[in-house]
Amino acid sequence: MKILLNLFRQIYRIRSVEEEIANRYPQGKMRCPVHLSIGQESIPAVFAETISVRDFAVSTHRDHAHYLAKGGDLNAMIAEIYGKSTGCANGKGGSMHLIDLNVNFMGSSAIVGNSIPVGIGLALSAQIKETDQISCIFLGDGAIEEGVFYESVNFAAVRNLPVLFICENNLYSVYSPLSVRQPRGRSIAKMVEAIGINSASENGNNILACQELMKSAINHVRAGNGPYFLEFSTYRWREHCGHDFDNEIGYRTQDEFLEWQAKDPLIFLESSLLQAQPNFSKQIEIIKSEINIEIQAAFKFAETSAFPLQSEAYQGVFATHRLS
Ligand SMILES: Cc1ncc(C[n+]2csc(CCOP(=O)(O)OP(=O)(O)O)c2C)c(N)n1
Ligand SMILES: [Mg+2]
Repeated sequence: MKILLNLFRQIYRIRSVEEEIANRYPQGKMRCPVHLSIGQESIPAVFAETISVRDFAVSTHRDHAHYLAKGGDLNAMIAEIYGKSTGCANGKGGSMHLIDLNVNFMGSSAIVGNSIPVGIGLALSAQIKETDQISCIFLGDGAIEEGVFYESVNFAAVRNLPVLFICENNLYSVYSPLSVRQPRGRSIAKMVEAIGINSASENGNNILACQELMKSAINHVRAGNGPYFLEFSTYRWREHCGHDFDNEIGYRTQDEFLEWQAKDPLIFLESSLLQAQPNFSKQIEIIKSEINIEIQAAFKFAETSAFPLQSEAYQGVFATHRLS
């Protein structure tokens, strides 16, 4: 039961943070683009419950959930999205450039595929220094189509690097479905396996199976058995970029959206918990209320923080982050 409760807490927190971003976005105070992962949270939730703080992670333009799952500071994330000096990148990076070196969340990039070689370099550093850290690289299905992905997978395989690729296959790259981007019937995981890396795929809404898979892949990598590639099928509920929904513009159907939404892992977890023990309802309410208070406080922190000074324009984030 504790496992379900922890996963519930993770998903509820990540989703509520992003829903609050979506609610407030039209106020025009967050001046950077936001890519929300509402609907995709079971993967970061499972990651949060499985990964160690000492391990490295890098992410993409859709990075809020990964940052939070790695233990990134919520206040600093919201302040970053508001462009404030208390933000995790001193207010100069915005939503797509989250970083928290205190928890080894080593950065995110707006350029698709750009953080993949950074994650590979981190894995190489862990191997050279003989630490037991692993490096986790979040990527979308679209990043599979970047040349740097193949170079990185090849290098990871040749060097037997401690790297875990976590591919969130949400079926789309902006408005293009996989069917117009990749040959019919291709399995991303099988293709990567053919390059020489152990690979597996799972339905990203099947949260308990995802957790088992994540655990065994992390154990495999940490034990020195080389890189692992995980592909989770999932679905973003909101528009590619922004706070709204976009099913009406025609690149995907409302039926497809509703089909994925009906398999919401948050509802699955809440009803599983209540079915197992009806008196969990009180505990669930407490969790929700604690998280809601934390989120409101983070927005207040961001709103009341100062913008960066002009004199700090060229000061790097490493001035406030300590590399170990
Ligand atoms: C090199 C590069 N090409 C194109 C873009 C424009 N772009 C931004 S996000 C995105 C989609 C990426 O799709 P995917 O990797 O599946 O991530 P998702 O948005 O689905 O999470 C594209 C093409 C970019 N930022 N960088
Ligand atoms: Mg995608």
